[in-house]
Amino acid sequence: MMSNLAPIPELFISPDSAVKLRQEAGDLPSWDLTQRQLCDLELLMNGGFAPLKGFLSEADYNSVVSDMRLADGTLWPMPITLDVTEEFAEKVEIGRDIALRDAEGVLLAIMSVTDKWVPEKSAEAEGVFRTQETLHPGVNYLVNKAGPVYLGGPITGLQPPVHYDFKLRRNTPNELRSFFRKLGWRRIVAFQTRNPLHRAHQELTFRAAREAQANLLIHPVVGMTKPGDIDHFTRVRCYEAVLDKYPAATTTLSLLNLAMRMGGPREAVWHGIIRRNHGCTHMIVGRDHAGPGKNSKGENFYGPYEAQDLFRKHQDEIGVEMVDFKQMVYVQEKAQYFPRDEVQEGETILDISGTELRRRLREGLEIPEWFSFPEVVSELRRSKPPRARQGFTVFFTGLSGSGKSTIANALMVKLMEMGGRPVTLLDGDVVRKHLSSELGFSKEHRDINIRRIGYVASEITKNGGIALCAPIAPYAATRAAVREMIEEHGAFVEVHVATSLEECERRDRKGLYKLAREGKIKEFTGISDPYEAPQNPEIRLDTEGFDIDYCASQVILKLESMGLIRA
Ligand code: PPS
Repeated sequence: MMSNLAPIPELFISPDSAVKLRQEAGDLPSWDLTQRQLCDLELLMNGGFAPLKGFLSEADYNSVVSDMRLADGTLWPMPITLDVTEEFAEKVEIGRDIALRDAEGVLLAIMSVTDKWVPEKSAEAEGVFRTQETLHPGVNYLVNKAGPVYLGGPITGLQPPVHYDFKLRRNTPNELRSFFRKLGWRRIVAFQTRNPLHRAHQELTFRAAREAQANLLIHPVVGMTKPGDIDHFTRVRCYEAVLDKYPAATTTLSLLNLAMRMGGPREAVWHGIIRRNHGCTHMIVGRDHAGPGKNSKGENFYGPYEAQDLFRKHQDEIGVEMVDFKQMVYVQEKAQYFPRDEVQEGETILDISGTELRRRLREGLEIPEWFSFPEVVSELRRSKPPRARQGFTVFFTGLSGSGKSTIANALMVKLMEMGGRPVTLLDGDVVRKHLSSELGFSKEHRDINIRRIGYVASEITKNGGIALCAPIAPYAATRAAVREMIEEHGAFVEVHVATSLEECERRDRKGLYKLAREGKIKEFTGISDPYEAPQNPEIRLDTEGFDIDYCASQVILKLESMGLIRA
């Protein structure tokens, strides 16, 4: 198969017409695109999703969900839909235009609305992903994030979304086509990836290209990948390091601003169509391509070779030939990589699993050169230092007067004595003075207060510092929300200061319990307001009969056992 590298149609209009349309668009209902819609719109406009001319109509959508085809029979596996709120949908009339804008309000496209409908999301999940479990990231997005109403219709493109990062590595399908034409590349094999490349990947892509007698396009996704993946900034620096390892002029790297759905077999077919549009003739499809992880029974959602089977079946229509992904393994005796099926009996295969790699990165352990290139390892280490150098949050919760602030202060001093990371104490009283001075003690206000503390702590954690928080935080759900916010960036250590109400009241350091009993302070935690004790805190401190120093040392021991500080 040789590539026909003629330009493919885009949905953009001329700059002059765009200026005119922009002036006229002021009165149109205006939709601020979500991150996923921005990715979709970019590929619609630049021809990456050809032959689509806009967001799917209802007829196309139904046909894609049930038969993997547009209403006219063209193969198209993934619903590309404009999901909106009910409120916005009410403002939209069929036959009228709407303005599509980015988060800053820049007008990117006009859509002529031909269809508006309420999709049956469970049927979509079942049809496209073959499951309704929200453990599947594609289903989770559909059910929990996507709006309830879909709009369909053709797009008139005014300008592509703006990117400030890696500009020279981002290419439209036509830019890549013209690049291939210029270099005389006619057979091009694409490698789709959302992970950093290690030596086995480099070996297998190189071999795949050689076997297909093709040049290689490393085409990583930088739009939206699986939640929890390594950020694209780090990955792109890794890809650039690996690019140098291929023979000069055989291989190129280009970034694809695709929002993945993790749809396994259907997604593989979609990836193939997108690569055809980018001028490729071949694509490497591996085991469990675009796999969404495991379901609630701990099983994979799709069989390991389903993606390859579906791709192979539709290869002619896709217009891209599938190249089998050969698993490459390192043979110790030969100090070289070989396809697994060429390993001789008695030879030793060395391997490091993804989980083991993450453990070694987390704990700052050795990662051998046979496994990955030193430049890649150092990028990964830079972006995810071992736990003992990452930020974390210690979140004290307990009744007023339980000793939260005093223990947190003692802990702060101990951590500062150790040095290494900046420590910030977000004490209940201090926060209420500086961040939440307008708030009272209703449930609503307490929740706002705790979320603010959580936000500040998550920023501190993200930037490698230690945040110590010491509010009452009486509600479990709010504490759970804060935990989620922080665990995106580092560890969250919940400390329940479990001093009993009787003891707090007996101490009554600020005299507040007395006032609360007399009804002079309303909504007082433990007296006239609830306190939901944590069920599973990382540590529960019993303060009665123990001094502050001992309590703070208990927390230090816990931090050590979690690998957050070094003894
Ligand atoms: S919360 O529920 O987490 O938002 O509370 P927090 O920000 O930690 O504030 C608690 C401190 O405010 C004083 N105070 C009260 N606490 C509980 N209930 C009522 N109604 C109340 N009114 C004032 C009290 O001094 C708390 O300080 P600590 O340090 O916890 O004793």
